[in-house]
Amino acid sequence: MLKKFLQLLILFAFLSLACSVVLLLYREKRTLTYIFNKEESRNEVLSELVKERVQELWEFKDKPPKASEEKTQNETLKLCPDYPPKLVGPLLVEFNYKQTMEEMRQELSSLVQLGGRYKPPECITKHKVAIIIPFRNRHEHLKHWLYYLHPILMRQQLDYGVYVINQDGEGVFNRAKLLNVGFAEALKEYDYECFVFSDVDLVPMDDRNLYRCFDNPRHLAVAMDKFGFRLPYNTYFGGVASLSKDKFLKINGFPNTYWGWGGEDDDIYSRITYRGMSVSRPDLVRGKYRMIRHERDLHNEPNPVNPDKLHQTRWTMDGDGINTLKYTVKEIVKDTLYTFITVDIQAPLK
Ligand SMILES: [Mn+2]
Repeated sequence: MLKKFLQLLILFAFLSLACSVVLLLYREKRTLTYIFNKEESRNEVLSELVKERVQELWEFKDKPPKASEEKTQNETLKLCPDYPPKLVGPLLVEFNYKQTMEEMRQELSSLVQLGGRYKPPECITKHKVAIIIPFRNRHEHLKHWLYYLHPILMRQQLDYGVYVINQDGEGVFNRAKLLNVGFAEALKEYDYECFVFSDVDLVPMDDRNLYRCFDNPRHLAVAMDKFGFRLPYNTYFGGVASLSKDKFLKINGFPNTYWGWGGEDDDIYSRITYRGMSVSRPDLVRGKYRMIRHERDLHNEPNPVNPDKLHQTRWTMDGDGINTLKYTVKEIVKDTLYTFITVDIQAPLK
């Protein structure tokens, strides 16, 4: 009986201690809790917070290390931590800011090397990442993409380069073939080990969504606003994805034969599963994306042939991919913020 009473007493003491700790914590975080309690002011305050964070992003790149610091650092430069320490989480992404492309170039020129190349000055990273963007007539989108992504990728401490693969002419668009071209062209320039394939109109809303490679091919754009911040279907692989060089070669790259809109991302998903791999993904918070609103492009109509092709992927993938890629480079232009490669991919006029 006494034993039981003592046990109860200890339990009670424990509980009251826990209560006072919680109370103390609550007091400290009071302002924060307040934000989340008041539904009404929540969004407002949150967007203020996020605005500050975007500002921080831009301030971050205003402070390049001094030359002298850099030199002494070079001798003692350490490996970057596995998880980048300066990430801020959710970002407010909107497209009505004032900054012009020229102002962006000026602000970033001290940090970025010609062609949109960057290496973290503060540490040595093992993540050598080429960002590949299929492109035609979307300069306004590209500006938004660069505005948000450069600071994010810098915070993620990547050794990266931005490659915009521009389809020459007015033929039918071919996203997957352009991605293959990007893979091949980026490797001519640098020993990239990881490839992030991104549509030009997709901006991540959380910088914890890492633009690097994982053990499995990774689908990054899991929660796009246009799909209500959810996956439209379980095997969706569109928008933004990363594959290591090894994994990309293991699936023979992407198909070259999907002309027009649709199907190529599902083909890529099939290739991955047919080679015994699975797809990794961030959660629906880190995987949020803002898509820049736009009309459907000219010469990129949904192709009714594409869905049928998907049944053949298992048998066609070895004969349609990076090993059968044919194209001609028309021009390579190095902008401060990106490398712009115009290619003729022998597109049918349809
Ligand atoms: Mn789009």
